[in-house]
Amino acid sequence: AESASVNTDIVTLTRFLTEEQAKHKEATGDFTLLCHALQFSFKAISYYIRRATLVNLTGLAGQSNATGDDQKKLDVIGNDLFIAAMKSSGKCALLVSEEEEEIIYFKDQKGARYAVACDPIDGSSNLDAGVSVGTIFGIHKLPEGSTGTKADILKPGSELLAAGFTMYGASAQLVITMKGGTVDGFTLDNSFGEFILTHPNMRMPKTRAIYSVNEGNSLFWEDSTKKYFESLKQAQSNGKPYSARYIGSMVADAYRTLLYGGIFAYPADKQNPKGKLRILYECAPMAMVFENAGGQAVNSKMARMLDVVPEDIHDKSGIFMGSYDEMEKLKSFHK
Ligand code: P6P
Repeated sequence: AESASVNTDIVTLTRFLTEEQAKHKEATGDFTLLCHALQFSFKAISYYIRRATLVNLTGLAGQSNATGDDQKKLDVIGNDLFIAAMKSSGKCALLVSEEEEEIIYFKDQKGARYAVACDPIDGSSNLDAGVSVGTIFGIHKLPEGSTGTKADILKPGSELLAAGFTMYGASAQLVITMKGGTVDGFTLDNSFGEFILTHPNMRMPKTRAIYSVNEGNSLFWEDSTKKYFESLKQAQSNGKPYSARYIGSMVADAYRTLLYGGIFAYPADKQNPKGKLRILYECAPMAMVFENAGGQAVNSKMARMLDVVPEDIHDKSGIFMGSYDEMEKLKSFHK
């Protein structure tokens, strides 16, 4: 009988991870189990974000986090969900979270060989406005023989084993990339409770006339940054200036830039001389995704973001990331 045009060869994240593991004969399955715990935390966070308004989880939780931001209830829930998922995986030796001043060591996880950095709910200041927020993560493998120390996570992003983010938008969109690998996008199908491969091998357009930056900080930018953005506002060779798109939620701005192309920036400036975004769980994971998708990511000195080594777990950096040719244009203004 003629079968309806139903795709019966569905690639779930679970299947994708199994196939990924099969490519590495030395794999023990620990990384796969860690990623299963990771994907569960995204599903749980997604569930609570969609219910927040209904069950009134929005509003302040009355505590302030490591970085002094007002902490919203969902931040606390997202952080607790993520910590519980990593702890229960038994494969995570230590965890750095934006919401935790100190590193969390899972000392009782014998044989755990991974260190995870995460921002459980990035962009949470937008939550009450219904703006898409996200979870950003980076996974480092411990050096042989290490049981997990601070030095094991204060590494350049170039040593990340995997990185990515989940954006809680109209649906939950997960983007993940392995060291030297492709960038693959998955969409959470709530009826299956599975992330389905919808964007295999994501490649950034080499150019796109879209820039994404908080112009409200332009008074504080250094001159070369001002000149660069001013140049985008002039008529280009096609007679048109660039479009401006800024959501103020890094995961949402990053996802759009990854799909459509263009450039996203949070420059270091006179107000934030070290930048605002955090290296371990915002800049480095995003830089790895952008580079593996054919783009570039640099800091305010135009140094490759993945080469930057943080001195402490909450260190910040300026960041520019985007389409390959857009980044070449940026660098020409910062000689
Ligand atoms: P600004 C959200 O608070 C965040 O950490 C990122 O998600 C976002 O890119 C940035 O800060 C927005 O900062 O200063 O433009 O509001």
